[in-house]
Amino acid sequence: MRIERAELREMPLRLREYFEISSGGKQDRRILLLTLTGDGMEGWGECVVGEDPGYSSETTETAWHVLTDFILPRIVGRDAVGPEDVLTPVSWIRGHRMAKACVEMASWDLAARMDGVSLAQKLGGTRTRVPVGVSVGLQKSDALLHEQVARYVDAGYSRVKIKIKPGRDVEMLAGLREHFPDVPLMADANSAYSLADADRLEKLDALDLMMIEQPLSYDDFLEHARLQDRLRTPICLDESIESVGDLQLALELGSCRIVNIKPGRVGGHGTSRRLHDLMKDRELPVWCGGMLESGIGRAHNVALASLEGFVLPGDISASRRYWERDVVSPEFEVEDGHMCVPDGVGIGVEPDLERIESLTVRRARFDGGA
Ligand code: OSB
Ligand code: MG
Repeated sequence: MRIERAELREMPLRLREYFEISSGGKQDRRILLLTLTGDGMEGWGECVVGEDPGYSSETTETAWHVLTDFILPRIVGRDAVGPEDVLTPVSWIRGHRMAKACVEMASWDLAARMDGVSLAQKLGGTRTRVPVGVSVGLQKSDALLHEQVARYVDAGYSRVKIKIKPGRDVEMLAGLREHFPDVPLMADANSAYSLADADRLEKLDALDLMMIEQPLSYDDFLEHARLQDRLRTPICLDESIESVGDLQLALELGSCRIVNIKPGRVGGHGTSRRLHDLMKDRELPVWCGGMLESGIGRAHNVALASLEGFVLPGDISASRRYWERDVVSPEFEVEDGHMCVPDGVGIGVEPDLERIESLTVRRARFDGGA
């Protein structure tokens, strides 16, 4: 495959609701969209990077910088065997996985279109619909939390994930469990604790949670293993797993029993599939995480989640859970706790180009020349 042109755009998009995690909150997203052109077709990708370096060390600005100054000029106008090979000319660049991932993922969409198949098919997905959950941010009060959870339970989500931090954890979740005795619940701390908090985290074992996501710091592999030894509840790693090597280390040490795979965090669909395979070989479950993406990023997540080993509900919620209006049609919907995997060619949903153009505040174009 030959990538003849690339266009990177920044598009502000306001979340319907303020979203807060242990490291901070946001309402306004700065979405980066990438279009790769080849053979008269367009592949779409979204960079999942956050506005601040609270979740990963990358930010919107570092991703823009690395994409426009280093990655895109080097991949445009070159031939690649396939999507897994597109980043070869920039394999010397350390880190910046989110910046790299959006190029790799747009290449997968482009490659699927060139083959005339859906992205899910191209990735080897087998499911036609995937179980989905919702992620609920930190709320100002328990009453507001209960209201939110009730709303999502009514909307039929397969499980509800609750953000926690010190001071908003055991008592808050115990109250919630009392109100919702049968709802599949899990908690995500986004690294807000240390091993010194193990006594407190042990109390979560009484609440029948599906898992506790990323309680400790991203590089606390050993500490997560020590904590997992003390907990009955499975630990799920998110921020810690950026590569196959990270997962091998985590499995060797016993740092987790579940992994949240976000293609944007690990450098793309290629590594996502390798992580999925590694977990499946050990009969351990994975699920697809989310980064408050627009419909473009969500389409990639749904396609990935159609692979066999994604047995747990993903953070892949309906378009309306995030946005007044999404930038793809049709918008993503949840029915009966599931989301349909688009079966059209490529990502299988249509980017609303006119709307995306009107929202664009920054743009960079790269041409392969003659
Ligand atoms: O830790 O999974 C996380 C959003 C931004 C950054 C990190 C996380 C999240 C979410 C939201 O939990 C998931 C979604 O997109 O619905
Ligand atoms: Mg998480």
